[in-house]
Amino acid sequence: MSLAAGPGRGHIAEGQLPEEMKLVVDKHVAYIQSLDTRRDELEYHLTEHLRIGGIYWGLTALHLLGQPDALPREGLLEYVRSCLHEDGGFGAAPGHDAHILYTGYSVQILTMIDGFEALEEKMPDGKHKVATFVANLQQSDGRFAGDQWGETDTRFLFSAFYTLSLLGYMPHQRPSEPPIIDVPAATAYIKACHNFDGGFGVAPGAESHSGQVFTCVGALSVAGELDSYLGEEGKDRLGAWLSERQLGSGGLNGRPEKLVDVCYSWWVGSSLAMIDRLHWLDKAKLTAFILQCQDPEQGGIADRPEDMVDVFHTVFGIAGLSLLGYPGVGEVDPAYCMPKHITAKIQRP
Ligand code: GRG
Repeated sequence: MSLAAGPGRGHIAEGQLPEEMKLVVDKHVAYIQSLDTRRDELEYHLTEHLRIGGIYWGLTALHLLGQPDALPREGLLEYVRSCLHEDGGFGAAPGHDAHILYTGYSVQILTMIDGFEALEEKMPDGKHKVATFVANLQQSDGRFAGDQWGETDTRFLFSAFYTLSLLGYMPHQRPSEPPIIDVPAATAYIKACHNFDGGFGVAPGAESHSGQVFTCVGALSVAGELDSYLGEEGKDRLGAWLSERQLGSGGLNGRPEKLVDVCYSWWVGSSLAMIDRLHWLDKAKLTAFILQCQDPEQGGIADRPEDMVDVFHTVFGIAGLSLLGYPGVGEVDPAYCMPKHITAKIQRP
């Protein structure tokens, strides 16, 4: 699986009006299946550092399109296991350093293919080791580093929370054991990233960006602290900032004065869904925008109409359509970006 862009471009089929467009489900499934076969392209090898992310994005899209078995389970399992390190972390590809983001994607894949038994076969007590790898990345002020080199980011904090929760190691899931991480310190750090405009930045004092809003709102949601932290007034302020991301084309940008991009249908849409304000968007216009970014002949979704398609924008376009209730697309969980029927098994606070 690769992030490789193309071969197609997003556009409206000749002679079709935007309102006649439909999601080309079979084409998207075939597009995702084709990604791992393009090994003779330079881009396949240049995007090796994104491989495990690419698998998570492709597999999630397939689940939402109702084709969860369209990629071979054994191949997925073998690949994920080949990215595992002895300390419980996963790299983006075999031989790559372990990182919290790739560990999160690997755990999401294992959850979707029911692969934890196979993990334990390769690494006895594997779930616990993966959880320990994640927990050990927490810093004394509550935030999380991505790896042993120490860079911190709200993405890493969110990854830690959802990964531990999928593994069943969040403190609320193990009330009789000493907490593996300090949740109040982590959520206090999120609060420090909260801005006067209602949004969240990557670090305290940083500009609000809807990608970071997703990570902060997602982390608060996984920890069950969304209501206690934001309240109705905070949700209104954040909801106003998020809904202002919708521009005349119907698409969304990530922050003021920037271009629209299909992936913000997810980062903005899921954040609005988590604070119960998704109806503040014009859903019909956003749906039409996403559909205009697909390649109706070869499948795949691009960031904007006329640009090249790739698997990242394909999943976030489809997940966005799921939030919008597009017919035939499975329900997505706005905090985990995974099918809701799978995350329903997680013990939430
Ligand atoms: C499980 C869904 C899931 C995610 C894991 C990696 C991660 C956690 C979250 C990423 C959140 C994030 C920061 C998303 C934004 C990605 C993006 C398109 C960034 C582009 O930023 P700029 O500044 O683009 O290049 P703009 O649009 O502001 O010009």
